[in-house]
Amino acid sequence: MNKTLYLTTPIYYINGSPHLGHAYTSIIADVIARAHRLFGKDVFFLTGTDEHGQKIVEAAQKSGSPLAHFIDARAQEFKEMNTLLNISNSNFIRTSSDLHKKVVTEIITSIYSNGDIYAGTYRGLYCVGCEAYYSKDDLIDGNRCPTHQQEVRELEEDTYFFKLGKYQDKLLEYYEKNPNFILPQTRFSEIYNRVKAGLDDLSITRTSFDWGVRFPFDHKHVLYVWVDALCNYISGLDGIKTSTFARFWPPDVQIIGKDISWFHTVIWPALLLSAGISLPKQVLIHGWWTVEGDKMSKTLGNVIDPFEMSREYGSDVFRFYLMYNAHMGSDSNFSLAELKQQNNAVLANNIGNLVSRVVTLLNQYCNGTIPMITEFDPEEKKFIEIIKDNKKYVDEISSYTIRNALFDVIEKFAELNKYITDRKPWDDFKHSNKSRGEKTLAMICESIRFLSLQLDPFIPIKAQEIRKSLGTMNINLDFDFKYSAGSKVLAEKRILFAKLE
Ligand code: ME8
Repeated sequence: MNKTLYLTTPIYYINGSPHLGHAYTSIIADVIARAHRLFGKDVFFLTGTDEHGQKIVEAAQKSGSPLAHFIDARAQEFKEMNTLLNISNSNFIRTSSDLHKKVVTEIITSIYSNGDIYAGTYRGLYCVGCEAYYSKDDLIDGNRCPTHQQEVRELEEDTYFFKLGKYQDKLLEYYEKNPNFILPQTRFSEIYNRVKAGLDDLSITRTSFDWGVRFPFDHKHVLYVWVDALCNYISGLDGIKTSTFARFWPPDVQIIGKDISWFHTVIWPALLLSAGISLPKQVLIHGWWTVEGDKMSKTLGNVIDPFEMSREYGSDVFRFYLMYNAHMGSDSNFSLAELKQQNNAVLANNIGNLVSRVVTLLNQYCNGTIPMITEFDPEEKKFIEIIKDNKKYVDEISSYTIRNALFDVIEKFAELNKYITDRKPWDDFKHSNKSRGEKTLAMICESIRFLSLQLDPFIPIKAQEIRKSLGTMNINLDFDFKYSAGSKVLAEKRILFAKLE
């Protein structure tokens, strides 16, 4: 197993406030980061904000705030979202920072020195929302952007081109040698076939505005915001010739939404090939959230606000809901009724009730202390083995199918519920079979402690509260009765997960 793990989210545009989509990607990354830290890896988790380009300037103008003030305030909102959702990022990169601009200049200089940039003119249909040119065929009715639905603008400008076409064969070779580069697999062939069909060179500078990184070889131009933005994955490690870069580069996994897969699986690797920098190992592409069946949009007024969700339901419930429904690769639909129903069925009933049931029994029959048991019969040992076996969980996390990992833990909680219902320890205590009752509770308690650690990446606050209820804060990943035995459980009943109406 590799000792380090470098993972990234996209850096988010700050023309608007953080929303469900941003929260979703960052939570996926956070679950992966936390789980790998749990497995003992040295994790570097990067996120941040994309602050250059025309649409940021337009958003600032519309807001009436000076640009510098606008970007600071918006970047702060994204940082606050991270705090609220317990996102455990190692760094937060802002593209307006001097360090980032220096690193972009270094990378573009390497590409230029390699003979991969030339001057020309570009005429095309540009979507400011995407900060990208479109061909007429890709547009709705030949003039509206498929993502933003808004009309594209016809632009003609002097520009510098990057020789993207030159890297077609090298990209195809990289994809062939690394069939897991693009996950899930369904997205792989889509990209592979598009690259195989041919690559146009890419216009990488603009003259129509100046909010960006200056093109070092012609100061009338600023760099195309996407080239600037992609370099964050290097400036976020403090730049190329640094110890952080030496320790973590290349990224093990770059997590993105399906809207920006072309930039991450084609343009970014081609720029790196040209700059002589090794390529990321994997790009994990997730699907899109709609809201109650509709596309999320300001116009429809159905934008889900992560701040409101966390305040209303708690950040762990929001995290849980998104991960429970995170079909990697396909789209999901946000529904408040479903969030409440899943909170009640899974968190409150399956997990919360079990913990409070056990705490009550221990207070009633065992002086509030988890019994120490060392001898088990073969049937009990068989049950312990089922709970102890976390191979599936580890495999699912390692292959980034994190929803399945969550399902695996939840299933184990269901096994515990079934076990306690079948064994009826309350009958044992009532009918002088105390030692059998104690055995049941000891097994259930150590199982809950053990499984709560697997919940940590998904619901970090609540997982800790589960251990607090049992009076054991031991976070050893092995299953061993000594980690819970003797612990004093909470004297009073506490509701871990409130039911939502
Ligand atoms: O594209 N469902 O930034 P962005 C799921 N700055 N995920 C969603 C989503 C939705 N409805 N909406 C947004 C940019 N996302 C560039 C990236 S990286 C070098 C530059 C998530 O603010 C998803 O991860 O438009 C998507 O890829 C990202 O937000 C786009 O964020």
